[in-house]
Amino acid sequence: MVQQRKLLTTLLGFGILFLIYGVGFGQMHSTPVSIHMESWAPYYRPFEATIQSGTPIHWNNPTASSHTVRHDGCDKEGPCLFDSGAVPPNGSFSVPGLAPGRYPYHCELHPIMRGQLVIAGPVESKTGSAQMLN
Ligand SMILES: [Cu+2]
Repeated sequence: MVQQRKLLTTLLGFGILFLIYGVGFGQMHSTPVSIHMESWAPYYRPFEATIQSGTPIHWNNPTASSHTVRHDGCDKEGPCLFDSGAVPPNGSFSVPGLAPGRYPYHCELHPIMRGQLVIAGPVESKTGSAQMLN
């Protein structure tokens, strides 16, 4: 009985830790972020990635087809901030970091493939000075 309660308390503890860190890290990344290309919806996973300003972003292509990562600005009035060209199967493409803002992008070869980067500004502490992230 005491052991069962101990186990339950431990599981509950891990659950709370998961909620705090799992949800927190899921929404905001400060270490390099990987986005996976897929042959099915949502095609770019995560479809919408929220990333800290200045964080490098990598796209991996584990599919059997070539894909591109092209900022929508390249096809509209611009600016064109990134355009991978064809990324072959098992290839990858990286962007060193972007200023805060929203960056919708797509695959030039398969217009159905669409993704979006949401770049957040630097994290401010309560005293107003910049906070170190890793
Ligand atoms: Cu594609």
